[in-house]
Amino acid sequence: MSGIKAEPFDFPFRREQAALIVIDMQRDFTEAGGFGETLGNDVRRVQTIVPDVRRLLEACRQAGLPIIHTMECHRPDLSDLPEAKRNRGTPRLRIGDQGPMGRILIAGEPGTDILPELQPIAGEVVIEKPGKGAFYATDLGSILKEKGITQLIFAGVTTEVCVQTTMREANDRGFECLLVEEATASYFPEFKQATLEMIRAQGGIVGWTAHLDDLMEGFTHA
Ligand code: C5J
Repeated sequence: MSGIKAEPFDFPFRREQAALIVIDMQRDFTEAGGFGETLGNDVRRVQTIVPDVRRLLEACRQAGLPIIHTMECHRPDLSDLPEAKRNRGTPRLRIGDQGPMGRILIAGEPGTDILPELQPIAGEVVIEKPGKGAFYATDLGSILKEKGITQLIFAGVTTEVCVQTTMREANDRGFECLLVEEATASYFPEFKQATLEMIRAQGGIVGWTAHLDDLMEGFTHA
């Protein structure tokens, strides 16, 4: 075990038991015409993290950590899309509607894909998830168990929605969770800040937060 500089205190990193989970770095959340923009968000706010997510991905690959990518998406027949989710709010296009990058948040459509810079490579796990949390209605729990993973390093979008929901699900399942500050973003910068603070408050009630450089430095000593 080796400690990685983090908040609220050093993260007890165990390389053999750790994995990286990259949440929803999809065109639908980061590009014009996708789901995020149809909800009225400025997607430029989340595009800025792509180079740091890539640095993190490459560092974890080099460190030999298992990598898991998630994608929020639904079946083409919408059988896994609750009415309550489809009908929420007043977006310009709803999930399943035809948009400029194909049907919004539907598996297999171009807009649902992971960004080209962050594409999974052979051997990496891709989880398609219908909810905000990556454990709900997926095989993620059993995949992590089979690999002997007990620690999860988190990146992705959006900080307060799918990243935080999955971190809380993981925390309740007994995983030690660390969120990399430069590798996560929200359409609302104040929500990102609040999420970082609520994760590490009360002695790390949900987990740890760390800066990317400190994590990468920690990898060299582990
Ligand atoms: C949202 C996500 N924000 N990936 N999804 O609807 O955070």
